[in-house]
Amino acid sequence: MKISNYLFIVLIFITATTSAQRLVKTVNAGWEFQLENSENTQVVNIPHTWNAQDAFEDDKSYFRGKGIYKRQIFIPENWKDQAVFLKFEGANQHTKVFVNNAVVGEHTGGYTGFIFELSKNLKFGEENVVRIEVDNSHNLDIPPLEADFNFYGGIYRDIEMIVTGKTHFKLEGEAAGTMQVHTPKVSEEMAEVSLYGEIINTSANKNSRLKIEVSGPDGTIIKDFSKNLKRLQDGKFSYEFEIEDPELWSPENPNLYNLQANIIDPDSGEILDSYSTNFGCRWFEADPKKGFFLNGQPIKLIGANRHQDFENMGNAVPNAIHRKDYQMIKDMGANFIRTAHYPQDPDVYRICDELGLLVWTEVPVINDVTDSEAYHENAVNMQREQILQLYNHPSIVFWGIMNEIFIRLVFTSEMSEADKNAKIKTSVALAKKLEAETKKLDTTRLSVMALHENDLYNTSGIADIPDVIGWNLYFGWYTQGLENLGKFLDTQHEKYPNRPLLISEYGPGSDSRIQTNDPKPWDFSEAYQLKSHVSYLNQVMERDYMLGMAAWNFADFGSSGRQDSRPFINQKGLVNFNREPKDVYYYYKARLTPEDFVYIAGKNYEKQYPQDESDVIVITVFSNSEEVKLKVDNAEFTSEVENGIALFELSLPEGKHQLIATDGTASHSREIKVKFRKNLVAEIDQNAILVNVGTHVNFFDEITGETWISDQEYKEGSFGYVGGSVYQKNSSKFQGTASDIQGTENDPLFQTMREGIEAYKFDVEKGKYRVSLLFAEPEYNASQENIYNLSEAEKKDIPGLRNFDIKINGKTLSGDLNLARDYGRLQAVEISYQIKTDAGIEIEFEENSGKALLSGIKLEKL
Ligand code: GCB
Repeated sequence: MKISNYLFIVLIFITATTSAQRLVKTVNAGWEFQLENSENTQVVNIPHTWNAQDAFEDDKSYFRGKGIYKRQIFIPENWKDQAVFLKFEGANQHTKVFVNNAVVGEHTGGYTGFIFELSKNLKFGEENVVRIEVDNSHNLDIPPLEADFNFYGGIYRDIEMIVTGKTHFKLEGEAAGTMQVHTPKVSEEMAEVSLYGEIINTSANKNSRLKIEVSGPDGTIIKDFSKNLKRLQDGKFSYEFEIEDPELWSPENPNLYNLQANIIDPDSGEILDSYSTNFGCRWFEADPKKGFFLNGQPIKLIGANRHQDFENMGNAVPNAIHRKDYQMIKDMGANFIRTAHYPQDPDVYRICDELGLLVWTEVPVINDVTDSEAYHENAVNMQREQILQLYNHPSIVFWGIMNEIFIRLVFTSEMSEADKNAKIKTSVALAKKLEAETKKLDTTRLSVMALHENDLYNTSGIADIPDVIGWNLYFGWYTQGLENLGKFLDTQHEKYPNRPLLISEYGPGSDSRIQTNDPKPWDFSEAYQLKSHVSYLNQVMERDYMLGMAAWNFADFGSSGRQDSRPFINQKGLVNFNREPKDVYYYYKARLTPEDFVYIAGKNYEKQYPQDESDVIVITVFSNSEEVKLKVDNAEFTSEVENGIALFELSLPEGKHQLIATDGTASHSREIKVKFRKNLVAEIDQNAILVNVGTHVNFFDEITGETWISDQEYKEGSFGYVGGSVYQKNSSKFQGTASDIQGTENDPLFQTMREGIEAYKFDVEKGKYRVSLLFAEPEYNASQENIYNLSEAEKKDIPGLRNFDIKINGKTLSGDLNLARDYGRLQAVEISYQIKTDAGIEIEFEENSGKALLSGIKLEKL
């Protein structure tokens, strides 16, 4: 090489690296925000939603309409020769963008990105006004129509400004700037890779140079390609190459390659635009008999679904929360996640690539389909955008096309046969379109659909459309019997032997305030959640043909239509809405992680109340070892671990006990406090007695630290109820009433109750006491409005128009207590009475009409 040439190359190199590359910066801060029809403005930062609070205030009534964001943005003079874009990672759900009052673009759909070029409408060297209207109104033509999650409105993901040369890679359009890297053929020896891109050349008659560099997982450049593009026209290009002995991507080794593409001005060496993407090399298949294979190796897909919202934030969460969530999922030992029920933040997929989590991502076509061209078109566009934008992520293996699309149809009783058939027809037609579009855009991944437990999916033929079927199965919750899971799966497998099967959702609701040693469906206890997950995991592990399973859900999430033990929250999370783990999270860790792990369950069950020393306390330890030792104070016990669980049945004296569990390497400790029920009455001067009446579970009040213990029948010398039965609402499986109780955070305490109760008795000694009684009228038809219009006879027949007297030790202290009349339904009512007794307390409930009831009782010695 001659010296002059050498110098020339060095110069180019220096100019190229020092010149302006693509500028990408967030413009999240300082937007003036206003809801339509509102006078109020406030300054907000993006990510932002206007529903972070109101979606949790009142059933189904959060604001759905238009929000307007406005900001001035100074555009420098020297951007005149550049192209300027605004990129939205996601705004829910219809967005219209104006620059200096001119419309620059509109986008439909709340979960995919979009980019608009602003250049033509900008004033350079001046302030420009950007106005963004976002609308989350219910719209019959835009999926999702309805679902068990909130459609929080707003610009809830980052906005970026992107500045490139006039000649640049394509940014506007469905792919929102992603140039696809395909890996159609991968083996251990070789990966065939192709980049498909498009260059937009808005500056006239210029030649340019395309330079592509590919680097391996360790950062060394393995391909270097450069091509002069003559008098470049707008145009597509592709670059194909092979990687020998590729370092494969997998959950254990999430190896990522990087591709960097630059457009260079051949005269000045200036980089006009640059693009960078990661990709990975891996192959996989779903075998209907043998399960899922990644890079030729069998792998059971185990993990969770994940919604994108967080306590007090709605869906407007910082990227750090996305990362934390997926890190927690990875740390739990999972290898699989489903981004139910919509494409999530672009960072999510980047994080899954890096962590090595296999992904099912889907479009929000859920519960129902509108039989309109516009709805079908929007659904298909969402799938196009999802696939084109997320194409390069090796973590993604499934493109989801629909979730439980017949659920409304099955549960809407007033729908005529003809309407039902029309719904089925339009849903099947849409499924076919979505499937065709998916395959058109991507032949390497599998399509998948999630079904609810109903044969209509089979008989309608819709289940034959995708490559893989996911069943959302809630045995032991919405339908009876945990053990029915395996039977259901085996029947499906026998009937449709060529269909690869997954469980796409499963799991009961749980509340970390609710604890019991005797778990039952619908009691919302952590113990029942654990029992159910253990059973599901075992049943899936036993079946080789099952590809895997995804728990519903990684975290509790907002759903304004729900009234479980925490109103407006779906509580099936393995962790709370604020990501505080429940016991079951650690159970998965014990089953799925290889490093020694030991965990004593019961973080929220510190205080235990057995009857006496003969009433054993069961300590549950999760571990992945074969045997675990538990040290209880100074004694040591050993137990074998079965399916990740070692059980220790202990008979412990009253007081504090230190528990230390170990498998020899890992260890975990916790303290428990034991108090015998038999002593509560005698020791009333030291501790109040608090009873969660009408239920077998303990309730822990997170604010006061009090435990309301499970109810018991009265026995002489002790305390408890006399007569009545546990209240159960007819239509509900839930114990008590699954309703939002007004005026309290302790809903479960008021939701469960004893009806027809005759008395509550405490065999206490002489003294002065305070008795607090907790009530809530559960019946819906006992509203205050209609009560005065009813005759006495009518009133008697209506449950809830109950009226009873409260007598303590023979004296009537409240006559004609009518909860519906005096407080309204579902209102937390607490009445405290001060009394003196010579011996014993008997609270009697005397019915005047309807049945008496009681939700909770507290006795304090004054
Ligand atoms: C389902 C739905 C999901 C719900 C879940 C539940 O099957 O697909 O969106 O949240 O059940 O908790 O009921």
